[in-house]
Amino acid sequence: MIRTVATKPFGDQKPGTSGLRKKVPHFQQENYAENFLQSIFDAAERPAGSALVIGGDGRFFNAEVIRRAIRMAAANGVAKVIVGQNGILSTPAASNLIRQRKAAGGIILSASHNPGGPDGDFGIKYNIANGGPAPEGVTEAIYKRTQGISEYRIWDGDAPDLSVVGTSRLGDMEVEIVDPVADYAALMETLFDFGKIRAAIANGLTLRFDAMHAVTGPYAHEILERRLGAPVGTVLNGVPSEDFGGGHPDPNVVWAAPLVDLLMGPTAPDFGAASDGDGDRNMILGRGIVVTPSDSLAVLAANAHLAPGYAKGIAGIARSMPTSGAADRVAKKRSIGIYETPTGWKFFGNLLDAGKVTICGEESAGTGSDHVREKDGLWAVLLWLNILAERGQSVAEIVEGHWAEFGRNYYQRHDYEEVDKAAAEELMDHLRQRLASMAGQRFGTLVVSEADDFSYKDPIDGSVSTGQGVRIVFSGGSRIVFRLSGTGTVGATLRVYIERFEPDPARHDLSVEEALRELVETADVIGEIRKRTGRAEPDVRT
Ligand code: G16
Repeated sequence: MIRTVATKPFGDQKPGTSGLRKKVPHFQQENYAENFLQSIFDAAERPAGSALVIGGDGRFFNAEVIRRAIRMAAANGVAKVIVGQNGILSTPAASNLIRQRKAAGGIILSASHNPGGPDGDFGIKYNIANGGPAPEGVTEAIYKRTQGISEYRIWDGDAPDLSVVGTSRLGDMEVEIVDPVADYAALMETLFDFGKIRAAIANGLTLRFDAMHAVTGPYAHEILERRLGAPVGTVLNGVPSEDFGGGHPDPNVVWAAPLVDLLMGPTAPDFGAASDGDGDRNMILGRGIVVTPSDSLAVLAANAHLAPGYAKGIAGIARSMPTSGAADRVAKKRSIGIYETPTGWKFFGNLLDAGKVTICGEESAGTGSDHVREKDGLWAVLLWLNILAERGQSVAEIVEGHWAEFGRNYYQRHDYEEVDKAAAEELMDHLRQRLASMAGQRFGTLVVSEADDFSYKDPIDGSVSTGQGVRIVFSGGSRIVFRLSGTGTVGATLRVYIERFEPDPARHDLSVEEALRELVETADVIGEIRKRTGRAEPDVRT
């Protein structure tokens, strides 16, 4: 039986960079999750008879909201829902299922790399029929609906047991609970030379993968240990937990420090990697080297043809604006397209659908390809392994060889977290006001060649996104980018992205700190970061 429940709008349900993210207690307010879910059902396109995929990263509150989403789908005329067993689906696996099953879309419950648990973060994101995050037109329509909502519909009866794989019914709706790993692992086998990787591992290639107590554990156990024959113990922290073992499932040098220490130490394996809460991000390491996400994108793009799924070559590359220009140098040399988009995977969808690009990536530890419409952590790990197996070189040799061929983009991102929101917005406004007069100004040895607030016109549908980050470019190509994160849940997070290109191989062995020192100091002078945020140092450098 369908029950209609009266509700009132919440003013704060505007999706950010990647869906709606808030603290768990905020989501636990009466009707909060239901309002957003109903707005998705009302605003998103759903052809009659179509299916919806539902799953999440297993964090606290995941299973509860999935049961509610299933009951609401049954009350909103959805013909079928496809749900990951125990509510688990990594974000790329959900994207794959939407595509494979030709679903109308998917509801993904995740706050990605943000911490979990009763006081942690939670999120709801809607993906469209191509498997990718809803574009701004759709998220705007959902938001608009949240502002006028007066009731939601829910099936008055329990959702099926999420632990049992199989098909059942809830009212007129079919509920299929699926193994979350099987289809995804099968897709990976079509892209990579599993035989070659297995042989390399059998011949002594050693690796560790840190699943950070998050969703990739089951995927990594199946693919790396069972299918590729890596020894048991290769996957660390491989059992998903509701609070990620009390940690912060963000694969960077701060939050994955134990893995970094292992790779820098005397017992380092050849290759190390980690993924985040929902399995779409990745960190790549070799013995003695951390590969920046921007470099990883460039190396993967330059070598993708070594994997069977990309043997014909890649059509083009897309990167988010703050991501370093390393990939651009690969595109230029290979005469393929390069696209610069705003931050947010949703901006890659049209380019991938149109076949303009094959590989995409972001400085925020995301890389992926046209195999799904999300970034994909394990995909990046497998492509790296395929390249290592083909080239027979170490990670450091491959990266250093890449710099020698294409030049090195020294790069670092500084995050100032939980900054006072008004102060952060004033900092950005102050920068914007000065843009017009910046060109020609000198800071130490640096001279500004151009300064703007990035805006993007989608080449496929013509939609325009403005205010996507302040860029200060210096003669010689170095640059500083300032923007506010769209994924934080407390105050504001200021991100400052610093980059310097160095063509000369004789200067490729500087420390990043050394290479970027003057730019970092200049970022503070231009942005007045210390003065306006009260912070002497960033919280995280990635
Ligand atoms: C999301 C988006 C990414 C974006 C990242 C950081 O990743 O999907 O495209 O780069 O947030 O965004 P921001 O700088 O606005 O915080 P995830 O892994 O959190 O879903």
